[in-house]
Amino acid sequence: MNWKRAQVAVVTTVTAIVTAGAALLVSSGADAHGAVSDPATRAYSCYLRWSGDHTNPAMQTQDPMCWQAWQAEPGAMWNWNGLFRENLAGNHQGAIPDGTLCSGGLTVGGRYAAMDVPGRWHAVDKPNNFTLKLNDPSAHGADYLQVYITRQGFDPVTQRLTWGALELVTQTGRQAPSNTYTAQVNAGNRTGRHIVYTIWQASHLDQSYYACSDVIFGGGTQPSPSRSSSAGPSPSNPGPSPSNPGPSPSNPGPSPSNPAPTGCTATLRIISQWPGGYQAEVQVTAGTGGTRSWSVGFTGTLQNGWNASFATSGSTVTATNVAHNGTLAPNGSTTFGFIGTGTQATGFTCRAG
Ligand SMILES: [Cu+2]
Repeated sequence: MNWKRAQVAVVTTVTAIVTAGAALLVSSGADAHGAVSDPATRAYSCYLRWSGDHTNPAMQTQDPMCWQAWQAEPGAMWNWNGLFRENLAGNHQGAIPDGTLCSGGLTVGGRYAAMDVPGRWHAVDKPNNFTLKLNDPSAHGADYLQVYITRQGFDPVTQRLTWGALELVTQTGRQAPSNTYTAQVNAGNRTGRHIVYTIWQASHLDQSYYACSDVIFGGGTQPSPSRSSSAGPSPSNPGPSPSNPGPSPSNPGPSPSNPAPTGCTATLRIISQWPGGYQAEVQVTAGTGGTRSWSVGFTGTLQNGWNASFATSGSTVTATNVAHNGTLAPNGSTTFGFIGTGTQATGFTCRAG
């Protein structure tokens, strides 16, 4: 009787310690900072699908990339929202070496190094137009979200991610402190497996978060059933939207039968600067005639840009509208952006069509 009671007491104590330990680990990963939740980052995806069962050897065959990640450093999963750097002043590309993009340049002493390993990471099906979501339980705010996607032809199964493998597809404006931020992403004609690379520049400090999310484009418009965070279509994630329809017959550009509208103006704004480079936004504002298309000429050196298509000839750059932002109402405006190197771009002229 005494022995049995003692045994029960011991078992209870062990259970209490294990429970307290698990609660401590979970809370350290759940209430500070944030991460891209849809499509889930590699660490968050492995956390969601295996944190309750992370020593299960079945993971080796069912989900080998999560297995190697859990073997390398379980702390990466428990702290799925802690993948950030500080005080980079917007110079993400200068601070994060090629091959280490998914670990934020081996931040936190390399805690997330396993995220850089190429392989068949669990990937979610996404339509080519989708809403990316970021979870921020601490409500830090967002100066911007930059969303890159790998170029068609890059193979995430065999290649480590580099800046050259990525194309910047969108950048959001500032978003007020909240628990969720979003970005509308248009992946163009991409098909197959890709990495979506998101930079979240938080607003409370110079704190920048990096996220590798694995997706498959062109596999249909419905997210596949899986144990991931992808909840399927919902009112807040409607997929393709009428506000970003891509090329359409209703935006044919200039035609000889329509009179030319009366001009446009282009205004430069510097978003951030660092030694040797800067990030800029250009506002294009239509005149009283509106526009069916526009192009902005200037002098400068570009590293990359978004929301316009760019042609360069020597130091002369011509930025032309993309399908969804060529048409502007009278006095209406839109913006495009770019990363510039060297001295600040000058001589902005706008032509409306
Ligand atoms: Cu934080």
